[in-house]
Amino acid sequence: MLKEALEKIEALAKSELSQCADEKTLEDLRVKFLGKKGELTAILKQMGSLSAEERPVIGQLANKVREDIESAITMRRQSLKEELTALRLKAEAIDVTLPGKKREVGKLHPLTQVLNELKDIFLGMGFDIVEGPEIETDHYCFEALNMPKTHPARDTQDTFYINENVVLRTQTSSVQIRTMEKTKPPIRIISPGRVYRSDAVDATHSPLFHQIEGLVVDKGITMGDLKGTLETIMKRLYGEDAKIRLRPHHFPYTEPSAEIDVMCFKCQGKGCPLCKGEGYIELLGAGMVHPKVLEGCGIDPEVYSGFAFGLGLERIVMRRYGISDMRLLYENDLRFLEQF
Ligand code: 2NL
Repeated sequence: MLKEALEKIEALAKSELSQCADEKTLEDLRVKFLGKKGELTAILKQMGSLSAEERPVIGQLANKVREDIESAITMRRQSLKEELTALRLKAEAIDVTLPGKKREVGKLHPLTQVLNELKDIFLGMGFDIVEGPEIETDHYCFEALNMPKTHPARDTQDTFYINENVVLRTQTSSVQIRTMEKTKPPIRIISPGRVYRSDAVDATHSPLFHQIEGLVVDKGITMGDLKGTLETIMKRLYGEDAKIRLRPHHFPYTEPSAEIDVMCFKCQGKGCPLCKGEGYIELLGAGMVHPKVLEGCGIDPEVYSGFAFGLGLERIVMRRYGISDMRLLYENDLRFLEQF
């Protein structure tokens, strides 16, 4: 009786195990057949009714059935694992023969590249980089720079006015004024940034462009310091052969003032189409800071003197790469930008 029951259990267990398809069912089957309240245990509980001869025989058989079921469970567990792994491998398979996705590598805009280069040059010469607001008061943009109310630069034809007193800065000198007001000399700074002029867009004009201004104020600063500093900068930028010249000029905020040209790197000063026959190319404006400007910022012009300069970043970039139309710098056409 019990013998048949045991054999039935073993057969049933093996048949159910062979159909079991996941870990959870497998565990349920283990409990069903081998657990404390399982079928095998139920049979063993009936062993008491057996005779002394039958008991060891059935006992042995029961143990064998238990071992068989246990090993069947272990094998099923193993094969389930393998089936699952095989399924996952199939699902996650990567076709290494497919073509890859091309990633475009970005780069900095030519204006940013040249700006970074100039910043490095100035930092290497001991200048600090200072930034300030693009929306400025009339005071910082004009008044403090010795440009009286009648000065043409203040005309609404040239300057964007937010209201009577507030403008979009037309040069970054405003940042230098702010620095002079709150810092005691020695001062050695550059102020790069966006500036605004009410200009119509064409090949050489844009209502928004970029400027770098520089300012050095200390005791005993002369025009010689101005020339030597700018010559060094231009040699770093254009190579050791670069030569500069100063031409007299006028700015309200500097006295004396000069425009600074670099010798044409194409014709070495002989005159060619690039420099329009001049032999030199205009690069920047500069001069000795006007005593009135120093005084207005609380710096005694009898004790201190300084030089300042301003250059247009677009112009330098266009020269450097032979770009003839400024608009190309703002259109963000990748076919253009990729070349730099
Ligand atoms: C240009 C060149 C220039 C300055 C900017 C300056 C700043 C202060 C005092 C004196 Cl705080 N000067 N900046 C000086 C000379 C030239 O810009 O072509 N401007 C129209």
